[in-house]
Amino acid sequence: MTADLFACLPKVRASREQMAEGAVLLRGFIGESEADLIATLREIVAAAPFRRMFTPGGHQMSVSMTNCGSAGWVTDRSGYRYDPVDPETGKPWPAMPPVLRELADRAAEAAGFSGFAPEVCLINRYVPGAKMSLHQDKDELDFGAPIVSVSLGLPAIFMFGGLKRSDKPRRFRLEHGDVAVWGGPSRLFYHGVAPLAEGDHPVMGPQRLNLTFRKIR
Ligand code: MD3
Ligand code: FE
Repeated sequence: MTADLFACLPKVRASREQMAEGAVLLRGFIGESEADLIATLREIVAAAPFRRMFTPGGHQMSVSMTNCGSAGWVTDRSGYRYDPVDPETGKPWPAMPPVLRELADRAAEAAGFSGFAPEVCLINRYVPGAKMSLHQDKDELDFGAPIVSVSLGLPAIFMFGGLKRSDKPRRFRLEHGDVAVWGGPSRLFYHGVAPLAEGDHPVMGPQRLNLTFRKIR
């Protein structure tokens, strides 16, 4: 038995930053759920592998995606939609595990949104060079509910604009363990991710995962 000389210090560094009205960045919020979270993601990806989808315009995305929950976000030549079935496997998406659901609920609560009940967790995988162009998330029916995002692995430069595409984006560095909540007026703000820089993360390797929890109905 080893005495914990640092028992009086918090195990994980966490902090809060207001990015805009309704948008809160909770740095280090994954805390001690890290190992459970990563093991659970492995199981999801084994059942519903990452794939690079096509936009309606016929371009293949640089980001690979999968989902868990009662529906998943998909895009193909026919458009964007939330689909209860994974078109690659023909089966329902893996259910949303409690460790994911509870993390999202705690983050929403901490940002002042009570009763968040996300049906969908979209999982994005970035390798160096992968990016996400400036866009709005508006395929959901209820813009009163926030979106909660969890970043794992390599750091990314997140670009956060405004309600108009032409609003100049501010840049935020999202790191392993950071959780952000986007609600209220910021829910429909344009946003994107700059091309991922090369790197090798000690826990996640040469990649970044981003989870977004969404209430879609
Ligand atoms: C701000 N994902 O999946 S997460 C997306 O890092 C997406 O993979 C990015 O944009 C990523 O749609 C950014 C942060 C995020 C997600 C949704 C938002 C920020 C948001 C919705 C409204 C405003
Ligand atoms: Fe988005």
